[in-house]
This record gives sequence, structure tokens and C-alpha cells, in this order.
Amino acid sequence: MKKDLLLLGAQWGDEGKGKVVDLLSSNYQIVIRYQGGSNAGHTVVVGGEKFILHLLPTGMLHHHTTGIVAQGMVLDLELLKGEIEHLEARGISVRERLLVSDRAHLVMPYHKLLDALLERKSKIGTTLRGIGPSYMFKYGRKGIRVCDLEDKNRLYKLIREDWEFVKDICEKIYCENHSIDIDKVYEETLNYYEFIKDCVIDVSRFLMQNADKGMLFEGAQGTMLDVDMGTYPYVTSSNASALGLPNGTGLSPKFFTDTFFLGVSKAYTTRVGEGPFPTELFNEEGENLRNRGKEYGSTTGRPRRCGWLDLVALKYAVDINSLDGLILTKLDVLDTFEEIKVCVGYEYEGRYMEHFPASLSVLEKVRPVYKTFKGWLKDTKGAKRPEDLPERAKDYINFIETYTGVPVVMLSTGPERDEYLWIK
Ligand code: 2SA
Ligand code: MG
Repeated sequence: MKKDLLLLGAQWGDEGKGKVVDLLSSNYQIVIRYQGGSNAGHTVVVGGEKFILHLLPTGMLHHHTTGIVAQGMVLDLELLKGEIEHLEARGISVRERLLVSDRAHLVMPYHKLLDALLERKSKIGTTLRGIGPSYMFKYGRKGIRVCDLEDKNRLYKLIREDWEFVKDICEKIYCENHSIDIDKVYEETLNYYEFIKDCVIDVSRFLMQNADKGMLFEGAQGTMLDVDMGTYPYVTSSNASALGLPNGTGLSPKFFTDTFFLGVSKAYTTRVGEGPFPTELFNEEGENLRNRGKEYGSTTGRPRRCGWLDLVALKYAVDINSLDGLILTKLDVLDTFEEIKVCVGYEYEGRYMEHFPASLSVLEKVRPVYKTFKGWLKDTKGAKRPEDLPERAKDYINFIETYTGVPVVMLSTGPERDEYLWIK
């Protein structure tokens, strides 16, 4: 087995990464979040107690780990403080073993305001956490980084300039007046910083110095939401695919030659927010998936759009991430279906295609071509050994492996820590 592990979403997020990360992090010393921000919501159930982590690495629920918030993330310091306090109040030590990158960018209150305004003009269905605008500022060279918090004059100047810019946008583009008390924003930002200050370091240097330790890299969102490789512009603003790993950690691609890459996928497909979704179901089967799978967003509570497994999209995710294998979650949601379909190709203007297109205009018009499986109509929840799985469930898994060209190494069979099964 390779030393390090990357776990990422192979679909549109919400694949159940939280639970899998929690399960696997017992084998790793350092757990790392490297992209996205509080738009993630990783749910873990331990001994009947539910935890939802937005900014901290999920692996921190294990007391032996060092948790890293790396430079590719955008941080809402108020939420970070709240999350740390919440966990510490529940008896989980955090600040003694948390390291925050001095190069990470901040999400400021005016980023959240902009997020809401931008949503009004072109609806992406964002989580309204200010993620897109924070990355806009980063790439537009107007961002505020954690290291800037050390220099109070500089911080104040940056906040003032940023706010002038946002205010202009509000007035000139949206014809609206908004006000923010920048002195208050400045004071609060410094207060939140005070709370995590001792955790701030040069994270990439730390990782290089600790290269001999086992590391688990936790992706957030999913490959199809990647800003470069996903269903642009209906994506998040970070690299949620493996492309985000080097820039998000500040490490050269060569650093990851000893890393095992696993993608997490549901046994069907869901998506929240707007954007193309070729296998979406608008009928009772879709309702069934939503109800049986409890498909409501953990960050925003929004009902998720549901549909059959899209193998064209999944194979694309396997290929662009160079995945070594897949982890399949929520197979049990399909236990009661008489028929189960998987999408094996798209039909576009009379042509058959098996590759995932870049163009939104094409994607919006493709029609899924399905292969139909007979349902197994047996309980797979809590299955402990591969032999416990119904033959038809095994056929379904085998088909996924053959189509994507990688093994399904593990099945998650329920939300609890111990509800899983290794099959390879
Ligand atoms: P944003 O807020 O700018 O990132 O929104 C842009 C699009 O990205 C979608 N998005 C998500 N979709 C599914 N899950 C998300 N987070 C998970 C959660 C956590 C996870 O459970 O909340 O799986 O990592 C997530 N975050 C962003 C959003 O719906 C927009 O379509
Ligand atoms: Mg989720």
C-alpha cells in the first residue's frame, strides 16, 4: 500500500466523503484540507453522535491526528472559530493539533454580500458562503491572506480598499447602497485571528519536513464541480479534482508519486445547485432516491437533485484524476428498486458518445443511454463481507469496475463508522 492517500469526490460533491475520511484517517498521522472553504459539509456519525465539519479536516475527529488547513482554502475566520469552539466543547482537542497556512485567503463579509448579488444576476445555486468572490479576489490580486493579519496597518488598508471596490460594484452595477462598518470588520477579524494565531505556520514547509509521516488529503466538493474540469460555469471556484492537490498544498506534483488516489462515488448520482445533470430523474424514482438516501444538503439543507449513476461522468472523473480505485457509498439506497439503470453513453444530435463534453450547450442537450439491471431487492445495509452481498448487487459493482477500468475497493453500507466493507 502506498504511504499517503488522497480521497476526493468523483461526482458533484456529497458522495459521503466525510464518513470515509473519518474511517480511514485512523491510519494516518496528518490530515489535510487543501481547497474550498465552508461550502463543504462533511458529516460523520460516531457512536450515534453526529458531527458536521465545514472547514476543519474531518480526520481531526481522531485524537492522534495533526490537522492541516492548507493554502488553497478560503477561510471564514468567524466560522472557523465557531467550529473549533464547538468541537472543543464536545471534548475534542483542536488547537493543540491544528496548523493553518499563512498563505490561505480569507472570506470577508463583503464576499458574502457579493456572492448574494452575483447569484441574482446569474444563478449558479451557490452555498452563499462567499467562496466564489473570495477566489475572485485571490486571482484578481485583491485578496487578504492569513499572513496579512500580522500587519495591522496593512490589514486595515486592505479591508478599506476591498470594501471601496465592493461598494462601487453595489452602487454602479446593482444600483444599491450597502454599508459595512469597516472598523468593526477590522476589529472582529483581529479577534478571530487572535483565537487561531498560535496555529498559523508555513504549511507547505511543514509538510515537506514531515514527508515521512502518513498523510491523508481530504478533497471537498467533487470532480464535476472543479473550476477547470467540471460543468463550468456551474462549478465551485476551486480545483476540487486532483488538480487542486499541488497548488492547494503548495507542494510539487512530484511530492505525490507515493500517494494512492481514491474517488468516492454514490451508487447513483446527486447534485445541488444549478447546472447540467444528464441522468436527473423528475419522476417517482427520483423522489425515491431522495427519500431513501435522505438527500438534503448538509451545508444549506437544500433538497438534492437525484438521478441514476452516470458512468460517462464517473469514467471521466477516474481518468482526469488518475484514480487508483473507487469507494462506492449508499448502495443500500438501491435495495428496494425493481430496476436500476446506469448511464453508459450519451446521445447527442443522433450521435452516440462516451466521453464527457466540455461545452455546456452540448451537455444540456445530451440524452443518457441506459443499461438496465434487475434490482436485488435484498438488504445490503450493514453487510460485512463480500459474500453477504446479493449476486445482482455484485453484478452491478462489477459492471462499474469494468466500465471505469478501476476496482471498487470499498463499500460504505450505512452512516455509522463501522458500516463498511472492504472488497478488494
Ligand atoms: P459555491 O458556494 O460557490 O462553492 O457554489 C458553487 C456550486 O458548487 C456547489 N457546491 C456543492 N455541491 C455539493 N456539495 C457541496 N458541499 C458538500 C455539502 C460537502 C462536500 O454537503 O454541503 O461534499 O464536500 C458543495 N459546495 C458547493 C453549489 O451547490 C453550486 O452549484
Ligand atoms: Mg456533503
